[in-house]
Amino acid sequence: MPMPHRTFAQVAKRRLIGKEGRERVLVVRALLEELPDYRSGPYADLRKWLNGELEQTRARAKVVHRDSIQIRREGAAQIAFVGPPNAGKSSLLQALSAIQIKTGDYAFTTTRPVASTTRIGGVLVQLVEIPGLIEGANEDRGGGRALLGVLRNADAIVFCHAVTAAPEELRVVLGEVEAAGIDLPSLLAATKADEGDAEPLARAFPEIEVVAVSVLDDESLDRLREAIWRLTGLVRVFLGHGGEPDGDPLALYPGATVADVADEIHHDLAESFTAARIWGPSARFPGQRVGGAHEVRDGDVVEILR
Ligand SMILES: Nc1nc2c(ncn2[C@@H]2O[C@H](COP(=O)(O)OP(=O)(O)O)[C@@H](O)[C@H]2O)c(=O)[nH]1
Ligand SMILES: [Mg+2]
Repeated sequence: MPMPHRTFAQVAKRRLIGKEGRERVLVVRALLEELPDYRSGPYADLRKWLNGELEQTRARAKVVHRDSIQIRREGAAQIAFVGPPNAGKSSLLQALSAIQIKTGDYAFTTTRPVASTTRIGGVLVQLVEIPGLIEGANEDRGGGRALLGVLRNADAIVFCHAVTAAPEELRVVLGEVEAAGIDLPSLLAATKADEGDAEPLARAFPEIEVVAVSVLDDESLDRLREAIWRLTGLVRVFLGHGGEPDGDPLALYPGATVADVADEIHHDLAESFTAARIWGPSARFPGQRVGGAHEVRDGDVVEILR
């Protein structure tokens, strides 16, 4: 005896509550299996309803997973890590930041971008791992279109490739990024440098700056941090007294002036300050007195005079 159709409908609705995506599809499929196979009448109507659910669920899943993925921006710049599976992207993100990301056996299960933050020279920067950008990404293979969408929104790209892997794999990734019309400041992290020489990779990609890095070598991680900072193009300016910085720097766009620095501290200060004293790369001599129009450079220490 099949379950009365009204009961079936009630049970079905209850089982669908709170289910979405793949989970909902599985529940609907199970219900379709259980449904008596009548061609007309109330059971046929139920079948129609469930098939409609299947279609709608899939359509909703496409909207979420395919067309766009939103990464909430944090920090002064967003840096995307791109490369073939197993290139060491997750490991690098983990080594560069404080958060714990699954690596190794989980390499292929990282299917969605993972974001973390790190401080580079005292400035908060967001790092985003873009997993699985494969051949055909521009035709949406592997959900490539959404991944490329995330990439397009980044400020710079760190391509990752193991020194032990064949260059061709990376060419495919570079090709997809180029085909998408994405042209951002970028560098190539030659990963797993403890396992081999980065020279062949550098020779294979003469057009891009190569930084050899191993998660086992802190100095190489520092060099990568510095290279990432240069990619952002941002300018670090410290506030301070007598050339001594107090605390973390401000991050400013290239071309920023002393007036912009004052404005970062307080809008009122930008109106009221009279001059500044400056130490560092943009100073002709330590403690040089300058006006609001003076352009600051990365590493300057500024003392606003009021
Ligand atoms: N020897 C060595 N192995 C690494 C290094 N970075 C990552 N790996 C290993 O490479 C494998 C893939 O790393 P993973 O970060 O998951 O790569 P992803 O797929 O690009 O995110 C893991 O087994 C890591 O332990 C490194 O600097 N040196
Ligand atoms: Mg990964």
